[in-house]
Amino acid sequence: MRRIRANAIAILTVAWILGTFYYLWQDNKPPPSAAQARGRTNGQKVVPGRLEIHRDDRTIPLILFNLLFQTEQGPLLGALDEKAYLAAKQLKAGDDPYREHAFNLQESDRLGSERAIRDTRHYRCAALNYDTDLPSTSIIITFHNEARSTLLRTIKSVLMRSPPSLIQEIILIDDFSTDTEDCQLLAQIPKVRCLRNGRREGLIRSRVRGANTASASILTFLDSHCEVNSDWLQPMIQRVKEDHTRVVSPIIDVISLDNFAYLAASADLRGGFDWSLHFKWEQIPIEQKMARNDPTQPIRTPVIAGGIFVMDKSWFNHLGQYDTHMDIWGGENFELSFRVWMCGGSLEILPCSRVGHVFRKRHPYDFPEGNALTYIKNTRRAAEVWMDEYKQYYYSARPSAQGKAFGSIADRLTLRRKLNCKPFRWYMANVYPELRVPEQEAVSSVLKQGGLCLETRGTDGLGLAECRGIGTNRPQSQKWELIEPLIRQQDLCLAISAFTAGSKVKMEPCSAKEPRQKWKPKGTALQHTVSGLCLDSQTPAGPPVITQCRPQLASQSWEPQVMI
Ligand code: UD2
Ligand code: MN
Repeated sequence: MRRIRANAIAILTVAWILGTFYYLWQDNKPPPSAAQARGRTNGQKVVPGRLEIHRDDRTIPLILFNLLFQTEQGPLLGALDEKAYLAAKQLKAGDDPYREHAFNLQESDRLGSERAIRDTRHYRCAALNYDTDLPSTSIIITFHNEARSTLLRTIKSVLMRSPPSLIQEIILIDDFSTDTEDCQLLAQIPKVRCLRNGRREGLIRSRVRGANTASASILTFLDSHCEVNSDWLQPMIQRVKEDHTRVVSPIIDVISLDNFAYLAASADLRGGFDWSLHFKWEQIPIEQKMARNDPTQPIRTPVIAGGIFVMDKSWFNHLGQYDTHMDIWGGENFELSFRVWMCGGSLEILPCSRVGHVFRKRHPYDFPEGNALTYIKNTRRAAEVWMDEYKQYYYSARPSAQGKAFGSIADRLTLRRKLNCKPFRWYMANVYPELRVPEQEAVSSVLKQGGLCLETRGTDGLGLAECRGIGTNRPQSQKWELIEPLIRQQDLCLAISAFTAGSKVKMEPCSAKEPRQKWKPKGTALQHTVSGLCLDSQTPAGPPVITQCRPQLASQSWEPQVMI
C-alpha cells in the first residue's frame, strides 16, 4: 500500500515537472537564429539550404514523457527482439563508420532505436485541430542495404508519433538488400509487412510495388533513414482528405550525418530546380513571403524533394503512379511534380508537419548502369515527356544528355494525352514563373559547312551562304534549333520533298509527326531517319538534297551536328 502511494507521489511529481516544462515551452517561441547553408554542390542530393538551429529546449520534457507513457518495448515491437536485431550488425572495431552508409553508423547505433527529438514546428501548430475521422494511411518505405539502426528508428518513430488509428500498415520494400533478414525480422512488428524484390529495381519501381499492395486509401512515402516528429501525419492527411488532388510533404528537418543531431530546417523554403534538372531548396518568393501572415499555412511548391510525401491512392493511380522505366534513383520527383501540377493537382509543403531525414553527400550504394547515366536517363525521360519545347534548355544545360539512351516514352506520352494535361508553358507561367528562361540565342546554332552556313531564302528555299554575325547579331535566316527529330527555324522545319536519293530539301511548317521532317545525327552528318539518306549540299548555291550517307564527304559534314 505504501509502495503504491509512493509511486503515485512520484508520478504526480514528474507530471508536475512535465507540466511546468510544457508551460514554459508553450511560451517559448524558438528564437529565429539561422545558420549557414550546408548544401551539396552537385545538387543531386538535397539539403535544406538554411537551417535554423535552436537550443534543444524541449528535449527534457520529451524524455520525461517517453519515460512515463511509452512502453519500454512491449507491444510496440511485437515479437521482434530489438536488441538481437541491432546487435547482429554492429560495426567492427577499426571499420570506417561512414563506409557502408555514407553516414556515421557508429553514432546511429549508439543512439538506440528511439530517442526524444525536439518538436521543431512553429509554436502555433500545436494549437491546430484536425478531424477526428481522418482516414488511415499505408506507409511505404523502400530500402536498399539500409543500416538496421536507422531503419528501425524510422519505423519506431512512426509507431510512436502517429495516432495508431491512422497507421493502417507499414510496407517495407527490401530492394534486393544483401541481408534478407534486415526486412524479414522487422515483419514481426505489428502492422509491418515486408516485401522483397527478386532483383534490384530501384526506388521508383519499388515504391510502385508497395503502392500496389497498400490497403489504405492514402499513401505515405518515407525514406528508410527518417525520424518523424510530433503530429507529423495529421496535417498531411487532413489536407489530402479535404482535396484528394493535393500532394503534400512535410518540412524535411536535417538529421546530421555525423552526429545524428536533429536540426530544424528553415520554414521559408520550397522545392525548385535549375535547367539541368537538379533539385534545390530555394527561398519562397518575397511577395508570397510577405503575404504569409499565418506561419501554419501550406507553402505551394513547384517540385517536391521526392522522398517524403502523402498522396491519395486513387489519385496516385489515376495519374499514372510513377514512370517505371526510370531506374534506381533520381528524376522521379520532377516527373511526379510536373505531372501533378500539369494534370490537375497541386503540391504543397506543410510547415506543421516535420520529418527528419539523414541527408548524405554521396550515394552509399552502386548504380548498375552508373550514377551519371542513370540520372540522365531518368531526367531525360521527365524532360521528353513533360517539358515540351522547354526541354531544349535542359539539353543546353546538360549537353552530356544528348544522344544518351532513355528508352521508349510512348506509354507516358499516351498517358499525358489521356489525362489531358496542360502544357509545360502553363506550368512555367502559373507554377514556376521565377524559373528564368535562358536567352533564346543560347540554344540556336548555325549549321556550318566549311566556311559557309545553311540559310533559308524566301518562303521555303535553302542554300549555303557566307556566315554572318554572331550570337544575337546572327540573322534569323541562319539560326537553327536542332531538337530531335526536328531541324527548326521558328515555325518552319527542314523537310525532304521525296524519299529517294537526290530529292530536294525544303522548309515547311513543323510537325514532329511528319516522317519527311525527321532527322538524327550520324557522325558529323545529319541523317533523314526514314529514308536513311543524309543531308548533302552538293551544289552550294542551290538547295541541299538527300544522298547516300558517306561520312567522309565534305558536302555532308555539318557543324554543329549535335541534335538534342
Ligand atoms: C532524394 C529523396 C529520395 C528520392 C531521391 C530522388 C528525400 C528525403 N529523399 O534523395 O526519396 O526521391 O531524392 O530519386 O526527399 N533506395 C532503394 N533502391 C535503390 C536506391 C535507393 O530502395 O536502388 C531507397 C533508399 O534506401 C532510400 C530511398 O530509396 O530509402 C531514397 O534513396 P536515398 O536516401 O539515397 O535518396 P536521397 O535522400 O539522397
Ligand atoms: Mn534519403
